[in-house]
Amino acid sequence: MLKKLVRTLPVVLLCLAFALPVAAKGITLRSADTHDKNYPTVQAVLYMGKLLDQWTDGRIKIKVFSGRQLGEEKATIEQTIAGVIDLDRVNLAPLNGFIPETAIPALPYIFRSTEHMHKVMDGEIGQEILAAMAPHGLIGLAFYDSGARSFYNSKRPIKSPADMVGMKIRVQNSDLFVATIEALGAKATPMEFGQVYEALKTGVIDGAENNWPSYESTRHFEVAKYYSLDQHSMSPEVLVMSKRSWDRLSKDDQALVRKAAIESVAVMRDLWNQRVEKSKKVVMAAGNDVIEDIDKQPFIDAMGPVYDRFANTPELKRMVKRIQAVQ
Ligand code: GTR
Repeated sequence: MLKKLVRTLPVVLLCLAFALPVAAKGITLRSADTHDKNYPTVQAVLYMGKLLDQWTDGRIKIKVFSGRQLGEEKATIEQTIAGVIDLDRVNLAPLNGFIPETAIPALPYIFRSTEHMHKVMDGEIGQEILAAMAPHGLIGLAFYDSGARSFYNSKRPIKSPADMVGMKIRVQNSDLFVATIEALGAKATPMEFGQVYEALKTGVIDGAENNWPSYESTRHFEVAKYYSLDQHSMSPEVLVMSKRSWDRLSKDDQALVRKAAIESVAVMRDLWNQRVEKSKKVVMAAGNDVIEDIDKQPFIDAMGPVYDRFANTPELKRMVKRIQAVQ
């Protein structure tokens, strides 16, 4: 008996040495966001972290690095694919270049309304787009709202595409957005989000495009007074996880992470609606020229080449049709 114990002891000790740290070790997922701490996307991921913490008695936590602490979106996406960052909250636009399916919901005027966008992204098409990310090293967890993007600039009110001719407009890192601007007769300048304020201020660019909360939170409204609500894109935000980090989780933990992400969506939408109202008030109080009476038809009519170029396979063309058919 004693002999047997002596023989097996080293094995038992070895097992304990490896098993204990694994069992006791907590998981902290590092999450990136370009926005500051109070922005709805950041708050939503913090909420998701709170859920995971509660559900696992503190074993799984999320640490959110807001305000570009881990870099601009292009860099954080690369690091997320590499497994250096675990979670990344970005817009679909910077994914357009290497995940063609993500370009479809970013197409100009593809959605008729927020309700239409929710129905599509919450349904089977949204699931297909999230699933299309896995072969590219990203696990799509959930879509967040991003309102509608509209043009703002420091030169003049934009009421029709003719007003944009020759204007230098900053866009995200996305050929789809470059093509959209060019189809309207303006010059597109891809640039990281964090550089836009300075570029507007110094006149390197004349304008940019974004939703109410981003126009306000970045203080771009101080240096680009004309905001024209043409609402050309409703490209949603997305929360992705590094496939490398995902594969390190047990199946049960994967299910928890997915569930927490999905539960954070309703919270995000609430915060989003509140933030839009707040941002409108701030911008209006600053006396900006907000142009609401815009005939969108000439903008819509100019988008044919953009659809042809990015919905360029039978599947993607069908996805456009399927989105349009959602009532
Ligand atoms: C914001 C979006 C960011 C980023 C930014 C931009 O609306 O939330 O993820 O895409 O726009 O224009 O770069």
